[in-house]
Amino acid sequence: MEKNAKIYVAGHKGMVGSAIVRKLTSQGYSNIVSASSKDLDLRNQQAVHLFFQKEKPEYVFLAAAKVGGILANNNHKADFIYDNICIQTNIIHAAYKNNVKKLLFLGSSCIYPKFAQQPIKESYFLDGKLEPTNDAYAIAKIAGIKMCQSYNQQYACNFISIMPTNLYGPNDNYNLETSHVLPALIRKFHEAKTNAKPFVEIWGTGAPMREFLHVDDLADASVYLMQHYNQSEIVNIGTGTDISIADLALLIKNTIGYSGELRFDHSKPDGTPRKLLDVSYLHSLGWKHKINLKDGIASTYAMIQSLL
Ligand code: GFB
Repeated sequence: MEKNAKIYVAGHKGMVGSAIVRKLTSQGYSNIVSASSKDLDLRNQQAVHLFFQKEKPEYVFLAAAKVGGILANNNHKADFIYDNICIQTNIIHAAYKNNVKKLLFLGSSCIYPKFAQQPIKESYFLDGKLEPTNDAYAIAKIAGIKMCQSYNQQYACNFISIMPTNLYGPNDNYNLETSHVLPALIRKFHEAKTNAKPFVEIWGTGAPMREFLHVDDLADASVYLMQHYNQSEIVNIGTGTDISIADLALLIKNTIGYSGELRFDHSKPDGTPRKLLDVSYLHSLGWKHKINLKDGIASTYAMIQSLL
């Protein structure tokens, strides 16, 4: 990818897309195109095709998606499957039609079976039943992977797919109804401390295990693989270590300096019991994460504290 190559980052205002733009800019890429959802509805096939015909990007980072935490996924399945299938289908097909040199598609670790053997290798893809709370989102992401692989096979495209673990960092969503666990707990502990609330409510049992990757590491891996990886085989992106939700809560509690209690709300779903990615393939490709969870939470909190 040449420094003056025309690069389209779809979803440039989101947590992932904005991190990719920061990373590309810091590496000297100067010809980045983007379009806000007001100007370009990515669910509209004709609009996406006209955008590609006009802009003729050479490289595409497909980071646009409807995303959310466990409850948003469970309660809005139709939106998650419709929006994501439309967005990715339009972009991948337009990329093929307009001779894009390379496209990177962002999947998710929820594409793997609910009870996959741990740590999860790329070869476990489509090897068992999905977790029901996010199966609509997962099916959309699975369709995106298969679409990239099919276009590579039939049309000799170079469309690669990466599977990030749970992400956090700047530009995350802090709405308690729709967010993921990490930003939700930052907000809950911050507000409990500010308002001297005696307890903080944690959804589920606290037993599920999750792996967390800082979005700046994900952006670094995305640019690295865009530069160095040319296979259809999906690539897991994670840290290789996980933590229980109860321990994550304690870590965030200590970082924020809250002294009250934790209360577990068993009426809320746990979701997948564990989804630790096997990152040996990623390491063999020459990339490893740099930001550890403790530092990542501290820097994220320092950045957003005044906005909460
Ligand atoms: O991050 P999260 O919403 O999504 O929840 P998933 C992870 C775990 O944290 C679940 C628990 O067991 C939640 O019950 N949890 C505890 C909380 N307190 C809270 C809270 O206040 N808010 C939230 N949101 N969770 C998502 C998928 O699954 O992961 C998506 O739904 C996507 O499709 C994403 O793949 C990466 O890790 O369970």
